[in-house]
Amino acid sequence: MKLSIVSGLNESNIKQEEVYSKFSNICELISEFNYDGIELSLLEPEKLDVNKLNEIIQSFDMAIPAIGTGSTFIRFGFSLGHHDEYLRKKSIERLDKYISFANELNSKVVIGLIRGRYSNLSSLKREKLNIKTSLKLCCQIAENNDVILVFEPINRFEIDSYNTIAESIDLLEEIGSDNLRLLIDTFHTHLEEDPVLIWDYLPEIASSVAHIHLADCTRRAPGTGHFDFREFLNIFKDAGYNEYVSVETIMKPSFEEVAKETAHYLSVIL
Ligand code: LER
Ligand code: MN
Repeated sequence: MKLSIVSGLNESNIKQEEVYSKFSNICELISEFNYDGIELSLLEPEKLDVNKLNEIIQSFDMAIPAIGTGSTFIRFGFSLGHHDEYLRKKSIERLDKYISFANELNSKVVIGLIRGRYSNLSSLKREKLNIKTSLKLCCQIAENNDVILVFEPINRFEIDSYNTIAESIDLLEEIGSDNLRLLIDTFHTHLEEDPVLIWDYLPEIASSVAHIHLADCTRRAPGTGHFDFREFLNIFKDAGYNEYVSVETIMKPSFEEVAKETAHYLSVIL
């Protein structure tokens, strides 16, 4: 199992040179704590020079395991489940950019908040149908680019459908693409799953999982709340999971503290 941490680069707002020096500084910092990678949460990946990012990440012997796409909905309002066909099309166009970018960095692409939320102009049924239809098109793009999309069940306070692992697995089976896998986030797992049954269910679905986000039940660093990370990670270890676990928390008191404390905590419990 390999360890990474999520960060943005602010590529839409700051000068190119600043983006690369920021990226390089983060890599230097986390390599000290033995991280294997950095997951990038981006708004406009096409603004970045992939060769420069590759050069920097390789110089630290690290990887970029996944690209986060949620800001497409948060900043632009484009989403896979939107009732407006134009806005759905825009979200697929944005995903096309993320997928080409991911292909060059050998990264996966996260399908999380980019699914959007529905308003009184839509319904749960319509939203789910729109997500399914959009996702099928995204899977074709992913297949053509040899990129894996990772679908993330997200809690009901942040998103309106596919909140649980079981619902998401059903969707993955319906779509049936080899390039569509599951992303499990411990924060959402804690909020949505049955606290007793989950521990027998996770081993059953572990082979569908291609990426993991780690946050405690408060969305703070693992070990600061009461989520059982030892039990959770042992399940994936036993299942032979050898992809990344990626720290995705509120970065308080600071990114550096969270990166350092989490790496230490995980090295002790694993
Ligand atoms: C949001 O809560 C989250 O977990 C992100 O990974 C969604 O894209
Ligand atoms: Mn997540």
